Amino acid sequence: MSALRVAVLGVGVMGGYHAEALADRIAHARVTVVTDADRARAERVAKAVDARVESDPFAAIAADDVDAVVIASPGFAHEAQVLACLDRGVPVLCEKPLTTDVTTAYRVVLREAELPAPLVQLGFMRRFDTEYAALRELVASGELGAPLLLHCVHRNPAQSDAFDSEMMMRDSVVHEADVARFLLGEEIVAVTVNRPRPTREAPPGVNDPMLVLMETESGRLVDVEISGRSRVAYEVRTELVAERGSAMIGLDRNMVVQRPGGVRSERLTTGFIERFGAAYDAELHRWVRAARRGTIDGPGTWDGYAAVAVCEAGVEAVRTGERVPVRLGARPARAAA
Ligand code: ISE
Repeated sequence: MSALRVAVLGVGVMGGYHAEALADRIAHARVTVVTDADRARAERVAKAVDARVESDPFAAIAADDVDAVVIASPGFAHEAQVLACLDRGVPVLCEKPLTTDVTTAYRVVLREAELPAPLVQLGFMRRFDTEYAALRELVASGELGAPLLLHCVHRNPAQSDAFDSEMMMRDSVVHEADVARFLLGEEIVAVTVNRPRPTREAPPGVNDPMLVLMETESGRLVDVEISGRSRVAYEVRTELVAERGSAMIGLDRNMVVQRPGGVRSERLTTGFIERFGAAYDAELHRWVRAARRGTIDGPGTWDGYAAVAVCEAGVEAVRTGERVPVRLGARPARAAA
């Protein structure tokens, strides 16, 4: 079978990284079309990956030389672009969020459920990280007994001033919501947010850091320390506490160097591309393989919808200081596959 011809919609940090991976590292795929609101950026990436530029993303989705689509455009554009891909019946890898609110996200779930096979994979790359996958296997093996708690640390070193409390929830905590669902295998039913004294690094009115508490269906607790401006490094650690043991991932030691004077040093990763680069590539590899068969191999629209619902509750919890329930619509039969 010939290579999967991919359109990449939006070639900022994420889309640019995916385009380069598809062109250079992922077998059986090539980028044929790129789009971006910034024409010069689109031209630059297109040249690097030997693709053409299309100014209208919907023309790219409909193009004859496109078999599948990576959506890495801004979140507000996702709903219409995903629906256009579903109408045409082409497989999609959609960066989070699936859409920007629960109503539209659920609409996408229902629309996709009408199709014979799932077509939309969500870009929750951590599921493809070897450490998260190993932790999930450990949970599934039952060796540690039933999971009780999940402690998550998610620190960004230096987000911009635009990264306010709502963005911290929708852009960063969203990954912890997905990881919790992935590791524990159940839905999150409520979110509470504690807002400690903010760092002076944060703009006025931004709650940075925050402690987010999620409750699951069976009564497990997931706590998340989220920071946008730790000024240190990109740190993502997860510790699962179970009945007969605990397990931690994300120690991120890299090389440990000993120097004269008795100084030992380690270098932490500085950003999410460095930390999760291999996971992004594994995700793309699996998606390409599945897309060539007309389907997906990873988190789908239901996972995208559940994550949007948790984040929406989280945003309300930050605003009100209250415990906010997460209410999901019924899971359609096909989406339950
Ligand atoms: C960013 O958008 C991501 O998706 C990263 O994975 C996350 O760690 C970071 O906090 C977000 O800003």
